Amino acid sequence: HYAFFPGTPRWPANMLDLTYAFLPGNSLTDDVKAVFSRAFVKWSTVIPLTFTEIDSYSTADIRIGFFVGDHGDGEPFDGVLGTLAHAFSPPSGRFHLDGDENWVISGDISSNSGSTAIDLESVAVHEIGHVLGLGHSSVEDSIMYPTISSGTRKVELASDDIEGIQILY
Ligand code: TQI
Ligand code: ZN
Ligand code: ZN
Repeated sequence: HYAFFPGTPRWPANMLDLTYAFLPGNSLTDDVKAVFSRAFVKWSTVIPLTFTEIDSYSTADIRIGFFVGDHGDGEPFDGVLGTLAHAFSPPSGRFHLDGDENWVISGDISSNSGSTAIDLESVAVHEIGHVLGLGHSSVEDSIMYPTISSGTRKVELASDDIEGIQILY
């Protein structure tokens, strides 16, 4: 079953139109940005929140960046595999991904991506769940289940994810 963070933090009801921005200097391709856009849409179709990309990283509600190793928030990344990404509970909006991962954005990860390949969209949908206030679920099919096998892709919300997020919003 779905879970929330202690104290059930969520974005306040007067802040349901959220903005997001990418760390300047990551210079992400349009393909990569499109993966995040698709991941946000999965959630915005089931709750009354909207997600709009803006250029200003400093003022965005949700700040997305790729970092390697120790990046100053007390939760260093660890090279290939191990920790893939982390996000903080509302209303932090911090959403960090491990730049050392072998991120795959093709949408066809199962064919021949290699044993360390991680599907970016799968991780993005999971981390956005954390950004919105969901903890981990015990339901294996859910997006918020705490493990994923490398070389697999899981991007569709399960009914458990939808029930949980609709309680929050
Ligand atoms: N990163 C963990 C995660 O996001 C960070 C974490 C550990 C965490 N314990 C937590 C976050 C408790 C909130 C609450 O889950 S991770 C997956 C999955 C990770 C794991 O790198 O291990 C995904 C990131 F579910 F696939 F295993 C994204 Cl999708
Ligand atoms: Zn971080
Ligand atoms: Zn998680």
